[in-house]
Amino acid sequence: MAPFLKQTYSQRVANHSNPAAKALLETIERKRSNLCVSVDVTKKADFLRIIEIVGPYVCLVKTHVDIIEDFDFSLVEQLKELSVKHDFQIFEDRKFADIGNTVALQYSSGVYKIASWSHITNAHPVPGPSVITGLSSVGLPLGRGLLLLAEMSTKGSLATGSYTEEAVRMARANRDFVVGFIAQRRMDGLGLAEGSSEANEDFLVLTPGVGLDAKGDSMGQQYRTPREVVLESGCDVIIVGRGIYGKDNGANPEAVREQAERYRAEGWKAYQERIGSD
Ligand code: 5BU
Repeated sequence: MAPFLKQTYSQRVANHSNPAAKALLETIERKRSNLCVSVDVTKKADFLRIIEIVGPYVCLVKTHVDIIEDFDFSLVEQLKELSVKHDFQIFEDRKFADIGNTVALQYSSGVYKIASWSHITNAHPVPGPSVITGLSSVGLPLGRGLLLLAEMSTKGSLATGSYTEEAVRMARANRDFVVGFIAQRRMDGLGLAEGSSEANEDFLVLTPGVGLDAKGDSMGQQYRTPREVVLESGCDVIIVGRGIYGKDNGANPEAVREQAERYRAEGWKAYQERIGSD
């Protein structure tokens, strides 16, 4: 087992040089939360209301900014203010997947100017290393971090086997900017010979497909519990969307608060058990 699986989040700060990775680990430790809430709603008011409620319980807020129908740039300003007020990082789940030149433009420009406000973003490895070259030309000077999609939570995902291994190799070759993976388990040492010194590399693993009350949805999503994800699979951050704000876009604030607290507690308990300090 990789030795840092038993390290605390704060001990692991020293394993990273990227400022976004360090900030995320520090936030997790400070707030005793490895919970990321994915706020997938289409109205600004719902988006901000949910974040105001869950803010105290999360290390990270994940966005899909392009699904917000009444988007304008003031939303970004408000999101940034909430991230300072409640002490969380921001992760735009953009899943870039084009040639380097195009992803650099998509990341820096357009309506959303993602690089200007999102501490962390992600990319599909499918174009090869050039997707990292393009994104890092924008993000690295700003101190941003990138996650590669090494695996997905959906039924029938094609990101398996040698594709996943290639994703890890791409990350390994770009450690200044690639801070880890979206995956369902730890990726350390994948594709390396047994006993290789590189096998101790510390990548962050952020994991969607987390739910306590459902096993999936009607569109191929599959859920595992925080315990399965953090303790059994060694992942670092649980990503939860509808498990927290339900089917009604978080209309009941007390229910949203309760669920955020519940997932935070479950994720943290699983981590404490993992490092042996429960
Ligand atoms: P849910 O409501 O907890 O199912 O939302 C999960 C979120 O994580 C949603 O925003 C997805 O786009 C995102 N996600 C995922 O579910 N599975 C994946 O493999 C990846 C992202 Br990558």
